[in-house]
Amino acid sequence: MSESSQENRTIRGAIIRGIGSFYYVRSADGTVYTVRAKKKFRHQGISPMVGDEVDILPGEGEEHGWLEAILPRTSQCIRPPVANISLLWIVICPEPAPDMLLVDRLLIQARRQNVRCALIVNKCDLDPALPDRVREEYRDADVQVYAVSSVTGDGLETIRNAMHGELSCIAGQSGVGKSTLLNTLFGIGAETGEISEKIRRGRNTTRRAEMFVLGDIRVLDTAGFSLLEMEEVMDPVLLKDAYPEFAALEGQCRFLGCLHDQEPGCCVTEKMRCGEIAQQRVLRYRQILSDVRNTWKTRYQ
Ligand SMILES: Nc1nc2c(ncn2[C@@H]2O[C@H](COP(=O)(O)OP(=O)(O)OP(=O)(O)O)[C@@H](O)[C@H]2O)c(=O)[nH]1
Ligand SMILES: [Mg+2]
Ligand SMILES: [Zn+2]
Repeated sequence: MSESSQENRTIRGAIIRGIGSFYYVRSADGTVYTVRAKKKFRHQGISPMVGDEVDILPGEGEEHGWLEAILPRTSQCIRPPVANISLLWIVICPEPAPDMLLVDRLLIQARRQNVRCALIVNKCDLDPALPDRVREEYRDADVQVYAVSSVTGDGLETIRNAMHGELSCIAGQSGVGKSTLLNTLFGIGAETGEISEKIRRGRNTTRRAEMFVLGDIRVLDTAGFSLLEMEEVMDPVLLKDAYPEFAALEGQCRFLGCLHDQEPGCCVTEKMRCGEIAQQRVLRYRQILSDVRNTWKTRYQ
């Protein structure tokens, strides 16, 4: 077949799921095609991601087709590995206990990709006080906190409304109720799992990212995870830019270029001491700063 007749047969779509070397691509009319990625992507060091806009050449009959091209990405996350999302929903809940370091690392990643974020405090039926504690901690962090319960249905409508026109991604620890939330919202039948009684954690029921399309709502359910450190290799001086809390204080520290760590005369330290900015956010920032510094130092090794 000549190049030009091949081009005529290509179809544009989005990767909704990937399994091994196979990808499922949904075209605008809702048809789902199974394709494999050509070797050229591997040679170029590009790995197709769920959320990618792609051109494919469909297979004949039962045969799989081929992934021909990946369009430029508007955003690209490492964890969860998704492309082109416009809105990241970070889910926490009372049980399993929230890992706020994970939340902050996800916020940093999203902000560096210009992806908007929101926090969902799920399972509010178990602890109605948690949302306010979280709101207090994030009051100057420029992130909306939504309180919901998939059991009582509280707060779900607001979230659905905010999803219109977006490619959303639902992320967070295993067992916080990401898939349950999507099932309750859209009745899509995503697999869900019990929390282990013994380890009080989720069991990684969702194994890989999957996109669901419901009219103008596109949403990605993703596998739960934890993060031991920031995965992105970044210059430590850029980290503070991901903290809206610090923006208003910029230029008020004794030293130009203060990273608000242990420097004398740091106004972040001062504001934190008198309770004007949330202490926990600053302490976690310093912990993240320390691991960002370590990976930056060893980046060429
Ligand atoms: N009490 C209560 N339990 C909930 C709520 N939402 C989900 N659960 C329970 O939490 C458990 C885990 O839910 P999943 O939806 O599988 O969690 P997940 O975040 O998708 O987990 P992974 O796929 O492993 O990342 C299930 O037993 C749900 O029934 C809620 O609002 N309240
Ligand atoms: Mg799940
Ligand atoms: Zn400072």
